[in-house]
Amino acid sequence: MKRRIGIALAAAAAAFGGCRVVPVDQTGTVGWTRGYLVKPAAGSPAALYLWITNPTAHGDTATAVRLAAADSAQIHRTMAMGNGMEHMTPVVALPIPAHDTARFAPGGLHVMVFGLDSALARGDSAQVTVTFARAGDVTGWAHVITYADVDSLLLR
Ligand SMILES: [Cu+2]
Repeated sequence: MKRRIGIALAAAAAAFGGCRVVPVDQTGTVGWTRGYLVKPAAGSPAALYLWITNPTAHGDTATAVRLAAADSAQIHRTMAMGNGMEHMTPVVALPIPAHDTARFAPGGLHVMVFGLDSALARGDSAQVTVTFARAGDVTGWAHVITYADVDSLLLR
């Protein structure tokens, strides 16, 4: 796969008269392919679920998340305690290996969002910035959904 991209780029460069060949690891950047922000009940933290992808040839690490419309946010992991109870722990550094995807989902990785602007409504987009050790700050968007949407959108 990697090799095929390299060949395709070389061919494209030749076709355009000796354009610079882009290294394979710059054909994609770290980011997320889907993002859902679940609007909370009044007074509760919100939950944000991202599918963070790393199409580059280098491992990276997500170290922080922030939202334009919230006071603070923190990556958490939910862990089953074995007695039917669940426990959340903060994740200060989340490794995203090369060519891999971290799929946040209910019952697992999520971003806990504190002080979310209550004016955000279902269907809105919320601006999200994830800080990576290697790629730096990456800013994108998450769709605002409600608990009623979780089954159809997140638990498929
Ligand atoms: Cu949490």
